[in-house]
Amino acid sequence: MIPDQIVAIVPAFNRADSVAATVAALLELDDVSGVVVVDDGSSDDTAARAAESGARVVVLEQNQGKAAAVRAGWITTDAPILLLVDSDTGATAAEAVALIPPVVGGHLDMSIAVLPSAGGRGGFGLVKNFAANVLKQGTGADFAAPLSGQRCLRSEVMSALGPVDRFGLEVALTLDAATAGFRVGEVEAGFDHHHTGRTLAGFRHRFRQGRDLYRAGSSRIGHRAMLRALTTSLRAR
Ligand SMILES: Nc1nc2c(ncn2[C@@H]2O[C@H](COP(=O)(O)OP(=O)(O)OP(=O)(O)O)[C@@H](O)[C@H]2O)c(=O)[nH]1
Ligand SMILES: [Mg+2]
Repeated sequence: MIPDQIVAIVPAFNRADSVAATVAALLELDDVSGVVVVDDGSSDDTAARAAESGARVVVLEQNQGKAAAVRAGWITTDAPILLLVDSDTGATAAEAVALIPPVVGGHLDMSIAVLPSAGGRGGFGLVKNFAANVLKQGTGADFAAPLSGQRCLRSEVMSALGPVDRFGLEVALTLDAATAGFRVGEVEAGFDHHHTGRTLAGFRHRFRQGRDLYRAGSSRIGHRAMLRALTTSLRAR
């Protein structure tokens, strides 16, 4: 039996509407040998939809947040290469194909997707700019998509991931990978996803993202560097 080479991990919270299309698109990719959907305490049919579409489903009874969900998926596979894809990408999950060659080819240890601009469907970019400045402080490098959840990485990079909660995942993964000496790079890819936009729910979501990334960043680069990152992003407005 050929061991799994590339397995996709899809964290999902109440995404019965899009998880099946996401799984189907990933299973269509020749390089992908399996999809693990982690149902993060959903109250809808996310797990059933995922199983019906051919995914291996891991169910977390209580909602634990994205970071814990991705970790719970990772420990169920010994595939050397992983894809991280959000459950709201639907058919555009097929764009993950662009992330694989730099990692399989040995040029990068983690590739991060740079998505087309969200235009007015996203927020005002404050949290995104803050995240970019945190990564600049921590790695010296510029990132166009600091919060992008669409990634391809070698499994060892996940071993370098330190303690992190919820939406601190993306910034923590990039900081810890860079600190451990892994090669991280960005790749343009045409994913789309469900934008929470400029609604009250959207601002609450990004406030939580900001809180989680502050916690993830401050425990890695310290409060002084975090405040430098914050003032830089506020000055850029
Ligand atoms: N919102 C949310 N998503 C979770 C959670 N656990 C896992 N996820 C999944 O994490 C992925 C990203 O969540 P989204 O809510 O789409 O967040 P996002 O795309 O970063 O947010 P925006 O770009 O601001 O729209 C999706 O696949 C979610 O289903 C959770 O506790 N809350
Ligand atoms: Mg999304």
